[in-house]
Amino acid sequence: MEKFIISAAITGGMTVPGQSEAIPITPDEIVDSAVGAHEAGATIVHLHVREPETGKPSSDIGLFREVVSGIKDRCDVIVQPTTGGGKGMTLEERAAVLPELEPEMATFNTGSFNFGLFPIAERGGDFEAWEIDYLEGTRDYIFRNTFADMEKVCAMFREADAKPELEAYDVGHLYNIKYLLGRDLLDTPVHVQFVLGVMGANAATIEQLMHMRRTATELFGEDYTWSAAGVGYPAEYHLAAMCLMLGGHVRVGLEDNLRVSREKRADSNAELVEKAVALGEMFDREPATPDEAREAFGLKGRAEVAF
Ligand code: KMH
Ligand code: ZN
Repeated sequence: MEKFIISAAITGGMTVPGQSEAIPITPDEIVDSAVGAHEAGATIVHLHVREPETGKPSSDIGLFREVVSGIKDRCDVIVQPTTGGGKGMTLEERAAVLPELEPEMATFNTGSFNFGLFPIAERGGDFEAWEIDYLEGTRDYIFRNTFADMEKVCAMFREADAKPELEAYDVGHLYNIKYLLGRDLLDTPVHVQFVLGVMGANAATIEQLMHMRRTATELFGEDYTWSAAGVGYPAEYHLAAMCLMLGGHVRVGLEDNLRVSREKRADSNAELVEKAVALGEMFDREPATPDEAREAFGLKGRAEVAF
């Protein structure tokens, strides 16, 4: 069976706790959720952190260190912190995980775009005042990743000997990756994740996934690996099914999607991972182990991280 890598996006940095009881907040909750996701089949856990008291997205490196160390102590899953962070964080605050933790992998955002979550506030819900402000504030928010930003972060990845997971939210971002490759700022083979369904970037449709995949192959040849993250339901699993059919890898998790079916909201990341594993079985694919993914991605290994 051809293996596939499942990445579990544990808590996120743009959603707010009022959206779902299931979103893990404290370091212990995030660690438990990540270990549970791995036990359900996740190869990689993608991590943000939050202020324990309020659940507000945070860039605090002490919280990151507590989370990544807690996970590493309990299992061999690949720990993948974000350099995307959340609204209002500077590039320095976002990218500090690289020099501080020297992870095997981290996310690398390959272009700027509007990141609109304000319709969530408009739809109403049981939100704290800060959560309404945070969501409403995205009406006037640009997720900034300029060429100068990306050049800086490329150097930080090289310095930390970490492999970037290149987050592409729109077709133009693939041309940014091509530019960075041309400047020899990224190592090949690249790993590209098509992140579709964010309001302000490309839509999570099968046609747009196919368009992104075709463009990536045009630009990078066959020498790249890829995955897709569908934001929302059923996008998360429609794209996962496409990845399974086309030989890609899969991302699921509460950062991107809060439903496990039309009728049921997810109780945990593990539940979302279990559905991805079951989907894989229907296409004769089984989850890769962390070490198989380390081999496939050429990662430096757990012993080389700084946590
Ligand atoms: N929040 C996701 C839509 C990152 O953390 O660097 C994109 C993401 C990127 O997870
Ligand atoms: Zn993220």
